[in-house]
Amino acid sequence: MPRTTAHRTALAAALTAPLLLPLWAAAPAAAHGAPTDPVSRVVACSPEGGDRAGSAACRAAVAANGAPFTAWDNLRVAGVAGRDRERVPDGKLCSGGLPAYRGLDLARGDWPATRVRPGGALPMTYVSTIPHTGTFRMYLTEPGYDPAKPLTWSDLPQKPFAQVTDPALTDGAYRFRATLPSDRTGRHVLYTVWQNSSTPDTYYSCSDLVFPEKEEETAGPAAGKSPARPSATPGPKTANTPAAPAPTATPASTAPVARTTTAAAPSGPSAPLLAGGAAAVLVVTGGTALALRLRRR
Ligand SMILES: [Cu+2]
Repeated sequence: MPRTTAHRTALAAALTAPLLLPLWAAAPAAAHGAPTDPVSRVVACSPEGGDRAGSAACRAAVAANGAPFTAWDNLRVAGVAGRDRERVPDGKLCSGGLPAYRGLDLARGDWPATRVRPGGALPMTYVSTIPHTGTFRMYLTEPGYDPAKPLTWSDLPQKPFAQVTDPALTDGAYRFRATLPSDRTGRHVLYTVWQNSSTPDTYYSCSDLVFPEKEEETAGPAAGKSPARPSATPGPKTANTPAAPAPTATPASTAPVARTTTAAAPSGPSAPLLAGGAAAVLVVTGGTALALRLRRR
C-alpha cells in the first residue's frame, strides 16, 4: 500500500466526531478500514480509542492479545471470496481467525457498545483510508445470544439483515444506513463483513450493540414489581436519541439504501435476563455515558 499523507487527510476528514479525533493523530501508514460508528471492538480498544480504550474489556483484550490494536484498520483475510463460514473458525469471528487480533474474541458482556433501538435506523460509518470497492454484509446475533459465550456462526442468521455494495465514500468513510431487526433486546453483536471486489481481501469486525431490555419498554406505573429497575428507564430513553441527529447521514438522494430482511424468529425469552441486575447496571451506565458523549458532538 502506498504511504502517502492522503491517508491521514482522508481519515482526519472522516472523523468529525470529537470523540474520535485522536484516531487520525496516529493513523497507520498503510490503512484500510473499520467501523467507527457503531464503534467496532478493534477501534474502541485501539491506542486511539479514547477513554473506551481504558475500559475493563479493552484492557483485558489487549492483555489477551499480547499487543495493542495499533493496526485497527487492517483486520483482513485474503482469498476468502465469500466463504466466510469455512475460513473463519467459530469462536474467532471478531478476530477473523487472525492471531494478531485474538483479544477481540473474548466472550464478555461489557465491550464498549452503542445504544440502538429495535427496528430503528442504524447509520453506519466505516472509515476507509484506502478506498476499495466491495460489498458490506451486516449480521446481527440471533435473539437469545449470550455474550458470555464465544461468538460462533450459529449465533448469526444465515443471511445478513442488510447488504450494501459500493456505498459512496464521503469524507474518508463509507456511510450508509441499515434498518435493524425489531426483535432484539439487550446486548448483541453486529458482525460486519466487507468483501472487497477490488482486492482479494475480506474485512471482519464486531460492533457491540445494546437494545433496550423488554422490561424497560413495557415498564409503566402498573409495573409495581420491579423496584430495582426504576433508574433504568430514563437512561435508555435519552440514549435512544443518537439515531435522530444522524450526524453521519449522507443526503437521501445519494445515500445507498440498505436492503433489509427481517429475521423471522421470535425474540428469545430470557437471554437478556440471564445477566441479572449487575449487567443491567453496566448496560445503563454505558448507555448513559454514550448518550452524554453523543450530545457533545
Ligand atoms: Cu486496504
